[in-house]
Amino acid sequence: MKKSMLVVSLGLSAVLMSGAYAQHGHGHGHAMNIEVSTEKGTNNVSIEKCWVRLMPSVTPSGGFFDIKNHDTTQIAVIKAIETDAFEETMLHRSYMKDGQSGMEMVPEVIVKAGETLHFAPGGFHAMLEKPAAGLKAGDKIQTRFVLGTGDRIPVTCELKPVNARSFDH
Ligand SMILES: [Cu+2]
Repeated sequence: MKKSMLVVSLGLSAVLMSGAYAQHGHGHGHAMNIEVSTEKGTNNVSIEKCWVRLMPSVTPSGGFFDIKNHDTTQIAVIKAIETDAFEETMLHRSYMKDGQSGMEMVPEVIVKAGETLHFAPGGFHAMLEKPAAGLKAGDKIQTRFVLGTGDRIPVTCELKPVNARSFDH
Protein backbone atom coordinates (compact mmCIF):
# COMPACT_ATOMS: atom_id res chain seq x y z
CA MET A 1 0.00 0.00 0.00
CA LYS A 2 2.72 2.43 0.98
CA LYS A 3 4.69 1.43 -2.04
CA SER A 4 1.90 2.24 -4.50
CA MET A 5 1.38 5.67 -2.91
CA LEU A 6 5.05 6.43 -3.42
CA VAL A 7 4.75 5.53 -7.08
CA VAL A 8 1.74 7.83 -7.45
CA SER A 9 3.52 10.76 -5.83
CA LEU A 10 6.61 10.28 -7.99
CA GLY A 11 4.41 10.21 -11.06
CA LEU A 12 2.78 13.47 -10.02
CA SER A 13 6.09 15.26 -9.49
CA ALA A 14 7.21 14.10 -12.95
CA VAL A 15 4.09 15.70 -14.43
CA LEU A 16 4.72 18.93 -12.50
CA MET A 17 8.33 18.99 -13.67
CA SER A 18 7.44 18.59 -17.33
CA GLY A 19 4.82 21.32 -16.93
CA ALA A 20 7.41 23.71 -15.56
CA TYR A 21 9.78 22.96 -18.43
CA ALA A 22 7.07 23.39 -21.05
CA GLN A 23 6.20 26.79 -19.58
CA HIS A 24 9.85 27.76 -19.76
CA GLY A 25 10.10 26.72 -23.39
CA HIS A 26 12.40 23.82 -22.64
CA GLY A 27 12.02 20.07 -22.86
CA HIS A 28 14.17 17.21 -21.77
CA GLY A 29 16.75 16.28 -24.34
CA HIS A 30 19.37 13.66 -24.79
CA ALA A 31 22.85 14.74 -23.83
CA MET A 32 25.19 15.25 -26.75
CA ASN A 33 28.80 14.16 -26.67
CA ILE A 34 30.78 16.99 -25.16
CA GLU A 35 34.50 16.92 -24.74
CA VAL A 36 36.09 18.91 -21.96
CA SER A 37 39.02 21.09 -23.00
CA THR A 38 42.45 20.25 -21.66
CA GLU A 39 43.47 23.90 -22.12
CA LYS A 40 43.05 26.43 -19.35
CA GLY A 41 42.70 29.32 -21.78
CA THR A 42 43.25 33.01 -21.24
CA ASN A 43 42.39 35.37 -18.39
CA ASN A 44 41.93 38.21 -20.88
CA VAL A 45 38.15 38.01 -20.86
CA SER A 46 35.34 40.46 -20.20
CA ILE A 47 31.65 39.84 -19.60
CA GLU A 48 29.14 42.45 -20.69
CA LYS A 49 25.39 43.01 -20.71
CA CYS A 50 24.66 40.38 -18.07
CA TRP A 51 20.98 39.98 -17.25
CA VAL A 52 18.72 37.38 -15.70
CA ARG A 53 15.14 36.67 -16.70
CA LEU A 54 13.73 36.34 -13.22
CA MET A 55 11.09 33.60 -13.02
CA PRO A 56 8.83 32.63 -10.13
CA SER A 57 11.03 30.69 -7.70
CA VAL A 58 9.73 27.23 -8.72
CA THR A 59 10.93 27.78 -12.30
CA PRO A 60 14.62 28.09 -13.22
CA SER A 61 15.70 31.57 -14.33
CA GLY A 62 17.89 32.07 -17.41
CA GLY A 63 21.06 34.17 -17.28
CA PHE A 64 22.41 35.83 -20.46
CA PHE A 65 25.50 37.89 -21.32
CA ASP A 66 28.27 38.44 -23.87
CA ILE A 67 31.68 36.90 -23.23
CA LYS A 68 34.53 38.65 -25.04
CA ASN A 69 37.83 36.89 -25.47
CA HIS A 70 40.35 39.69 -25.99
CA ASP A 71 43.23 37.26 -26.49
CA THR A 72 43.79 36.68 -30.21
CA THR A 73 45.98 33.61 -29.70
CA GLN A 74 44.21 31.54 -27.03
CA ILE A 75 40.74 30.21 -26.34
CA ALA A 76 38.83 31.30 -23.24
CA VAL A 77 37.23 28.64 -21.04
CA ILE A 78 34.23 29.38 -18.80
CA LYS A 79 33.75 26.68 -16.19
CA ALA A 80 30.99 27.99 -13.97
CA ILE A 81 29.11 30.98 -12.61
CA GLU A 82 28.91 31.60 -8.89
CA THR A 83 26.50 33.86 -7.05
CA ASP A 84 25.01 34.20 -3.60
CA ALA A 85 21.68 35.22 -5.18
CA PHE A 86 20.85 31.68 -6.36
CA GLU A 87 21.57 28.38 -4.66
CA GLU A 88 22.28 26.50 -7.88
CA THR A 89 23.82 27.63 -11.14
CA MET A 90 24.53 25.60 -14.25
CA LEU A 91 25.77 26.24 -17.77
CA HIS A 92 23.14 25.12 -20.27
CA ARG A 93 22.67 24.98 -23.98
CA SER A 94 19.32 24.97 -25.79
CA TYR A 95 19.01 23.16 -29.09
CA MET A 96 16.49 22.02 -31.67
CA LYS A 97 16.36 18.37 -32.63
CA ASP A 98 13.74 16.80 -34.89
CA GLY A 99 11.61 19.92 -34.48
CA GLN A 100 11.69 19.70 -30.68
CA SER A 101 13.49 22.13 -28.42
CA GLY A 102 15.54 20.81 -25.54
CA MET A 103 18.38 21.84 -23.32
CA GLU A 104 21.35 20.18 -21.75
CA MET A 105 23.98 20.93 -19.16
CA VAL A 106 27.48 21.64 -20.46
CA PRO A 107 30.65 21.24 -18.36
CA GLU A 108 32.28 24.36 -19.83
CA VAL A 109 31.92 26.91 -22.59
CA ILE A 110 34.73 27.75 -25.01
CA VAL A 111 35.12 31.19 -26.60
CA LYS A 112 37.46 31.13 -29.59
CA ALA A 113 40.49 33.42 -29.73
CA GLY A 114 39.51 37.02 -30.40
CA GLU A 115 35.79 36.23 -30.56
CA THR A 116 32.65 37.18 -28.62
CA LEU A 117 30.12 34.55 -27.60
CA HIS A 118 26.55 35.71 -27.01
CA PHE A 119 24.55 33.85 -24.41
CA ALA A 120 20.93 34.41 -25.41
CA PRO A 121 17.48 32.84 -25.14
CA GLY A 122 17.45 29.76 -27.40
CA GLY A 123 21.21 29.19 -27.11
CA PHE A 124 23.79 29.08 -24.36
CA HIS A 125 22.44 30.31 -21.02
CA ALA A 126 23.10 30.09 -17.33
CA MET A 127 20.38 28.20 -15.48
CA LEU A 128 19.79 29.70 -12.05
CA GLU A 129 17.71 27.90 -9.46
CA LYS A 130 16.44 28.57 -5.94
CA PRO A 131 16.65 32.38 -5.76
CA ALA A 132 17.35 34.10 -2.45
CA ALA A 133 14.22 35.49 -0.82
CA GLY A 134 13.10 38.94 -1.91
CA LEU A 135 14.81 39.15 -5.30
CA LYS A 136 12.80 41.22 -7.78
CA ALA A 137 13.08 42.65 -11.28
CA GLY A 138 15.25 45.76 -11.31
CA ASP A 139 17.62 44.39 -8.67
CA LYS A 140 21.29 43.88 -9.45
CA ILE A 141 23.14 40.79 -8.30
CA GLN A 142 26.85 40.07 -8.00
CA THR A 143 28.23 37.03 -9.79
CA ARG A 144 31.66 35.52 -10.41
CA PHE A 145 32.56 33.82 -13.68
CA VAL A 146 35.03 30.99 -13.12
CA LEU A 147 37.62 30.60 -15.88
CA GLY A 148 39.62 27.54 -16.89
CA THR A 149 42.64 29.12 -15.20
CA GLY A 150 40.77 29.15 -11.87
CA ASP A 151 40.55 32.95 -11.91
CA ARG A 152 37.18 34.54 -11.19
CA ILE A 153 35.79 37.62 -12.91
CA PRO A 154 33.28 39.65 -10.88
CA VAL A 155 30.22 40.59 -12.94
CA THR A 156 27.12 42.56 -11.99
CA CYS A 157 23.91 41.20 -13.53
CA GLU A 158 20.55 42.91 -13.77
CA LEU A 159 17.35 41.07 -12.90
CA LYS A 160 14.64 41.62 -15.50
CA PRO A 161 10.95 40.68 -15.70
CA VAL A 162 9.61 37.49 -17.32
CA ASN A 163 8.81 39.29 -20.60
CA ALA A 164 12.34 40.68 -21.10
CA ARG A 165 13.95 39.54 -24.37
CA SER A 166 17.45 41.01 -24.17
CA PHE A 167 19.67 43.23 -22.03
CA ASP A 168 18.32 46.33 -23.78
CA HIS A 169 14.67 45.28 -24.31
CU1 LIG B 1 18.34 25.72 -19.19
